[in-house]
Amino acid sequence: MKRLLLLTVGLGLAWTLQDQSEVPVQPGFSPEQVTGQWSTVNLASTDWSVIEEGGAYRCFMTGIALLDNGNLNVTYFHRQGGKCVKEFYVAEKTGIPGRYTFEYQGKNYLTFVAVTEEFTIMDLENHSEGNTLIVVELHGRTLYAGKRGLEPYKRHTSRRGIAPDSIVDVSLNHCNGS
Ligand SMILES: *[C@@H]1O[C@H](CO)[C@@H](O)[C@H](O)[C@H]1NC(C)=O
Ligand SMILES: CC(=O)N[C@H]1CO[C@H](CO)[C@@H](O)[C@@H]1O
Repeated sequence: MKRLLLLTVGLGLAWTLQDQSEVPVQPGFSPEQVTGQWSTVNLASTDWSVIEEGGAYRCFMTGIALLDNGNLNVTYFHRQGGKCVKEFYVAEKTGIPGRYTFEYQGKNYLTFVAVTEEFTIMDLENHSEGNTLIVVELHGRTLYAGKRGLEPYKRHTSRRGIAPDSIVDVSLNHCNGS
């Protein structure tokens, strides 16, 4: 119990260290809004190499399921050795609705910056010693619907210091299991 409390306090601290004004969370977020099928439209990062072909964050999200304990099971495809491999990560909820943490190449902080019936903007931060990697993703219920999120997506990437030419449109090179 004590350890759990400490952990929670630790997480709270990590979030306080992050500049919250830079990463707003969708007001009134509820996890049911993001469950179901998704298609990845755009990826952007402060480190271009992680989202180019073969990069660790060149991932195509296909769905989100809500687990009994309130965490999210996020499924995606990732190319490995020329093949598209289906994988998942469990995003663990925090005290703030719309903010999660998960383990992938270290600890990641995930924020649902915007959620509508058509698209969602997800902000990921990978914290390593003295270094923060930021990845911003745009997903749509369909690729067409997702493109409706382009304007708010561009505003958020710019707020995160990501240049417009570091945004890639991946809507045409999806992995689909083959
Ligand atoms: C997450 O979903 C995948 C299927 O997409 C499933 O194989 C996996 O067992 C699920 N994980 C959890 C923790 O529910
Ligand atoms: C791709 C990338 O930069 N991953 C880093 C995420 O953070 C961990 C440490 O928590 C690093 O080891 C990874 O290299």
